[in-house]
Amino acid sequence: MKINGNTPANPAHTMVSLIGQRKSILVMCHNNPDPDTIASAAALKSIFAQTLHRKAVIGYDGIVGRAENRELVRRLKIDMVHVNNLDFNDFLVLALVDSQPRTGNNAIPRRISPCIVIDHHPLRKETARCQFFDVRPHYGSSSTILTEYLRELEIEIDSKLATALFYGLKTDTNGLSRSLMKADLDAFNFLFPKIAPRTFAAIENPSVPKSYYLKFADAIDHSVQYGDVIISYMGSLTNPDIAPEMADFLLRMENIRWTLCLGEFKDELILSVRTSRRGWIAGKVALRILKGIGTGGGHEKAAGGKVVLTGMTPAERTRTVKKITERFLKIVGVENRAGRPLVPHHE
Ligand SMILES: [Mn+2]
Repeated sequence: MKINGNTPANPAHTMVSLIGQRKSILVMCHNNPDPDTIASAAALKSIFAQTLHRKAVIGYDGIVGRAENRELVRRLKIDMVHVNNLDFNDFLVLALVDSQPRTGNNAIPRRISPCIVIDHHPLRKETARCQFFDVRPHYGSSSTILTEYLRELEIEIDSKLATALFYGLKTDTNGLSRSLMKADLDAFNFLFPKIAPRTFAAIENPSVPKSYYLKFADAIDHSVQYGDVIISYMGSLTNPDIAPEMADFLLRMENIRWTLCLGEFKDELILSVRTSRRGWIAGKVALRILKGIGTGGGHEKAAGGKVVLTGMTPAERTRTVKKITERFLKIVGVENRAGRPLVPHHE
């Protein structure tokens, strides 16, 4: 069954029936998993447990970086296994959530094609070769798709899973600001009465180390404004999630319509693009600025990517950052604007 755009009446039943007698199931998240991929994996695991009585394993690569995400995993007791402790050959069924094959954003080896792909990024041609794929780029989150699956299968959603999916939906749509699609609103309204409110509040407001504030200060200090665009080169990062967080944070500034935040984490240059401009696709901008340099992609208003820096000299790293920022300024139409540091005392 191939699903793209036009969703058939019963995709969840189709997916479940496809697994048949195959026993061992691995559900892969994307790298440095965010709440949407974690919640989607947890939902898929619950579906396999309740419909097929199979215990799926949830896998990931990178780190669960943000304090909120660590709190999500800990409080909702979501078992996740790092790819270093997994062997893909041990599994007969491989599912991928909130990502697609060969995006550079998941640990699945190129030679392996996942059997199931559920995602809300633009469809890729590699995905179209998978046995089952359900890709809905117009959806605000993969959690929305999985909520529909649980409803279709009439599986009871406990407060833990509801909390995870609600948080996945809320963060991926930035509190619905990035999507007001009916499917997302329906899932939001369906899940909200089922969440554990205290747990949810604790997940949203964890303690964060002092270094977190210092990195924010540092990122603001290194921000340069070009008309309605802000670029922040954040240097080395203690966790890769702080680049998208900063990109969201800076985009809320008056008169700013584009943000690009970059930083280095473990020999990778991580970048995050945000826009509030209509008629532009941040995901396409990310692809264009990384063309021939790295991998990336994303949605209409939010996108990201990375460049592998292994083996590059410091000078080559600097050139890479320069090339990316120059391409970005050109694409968004401010290449002739002089950059001004955001913090006045630098002038
Ligand atoms: Mn997502």
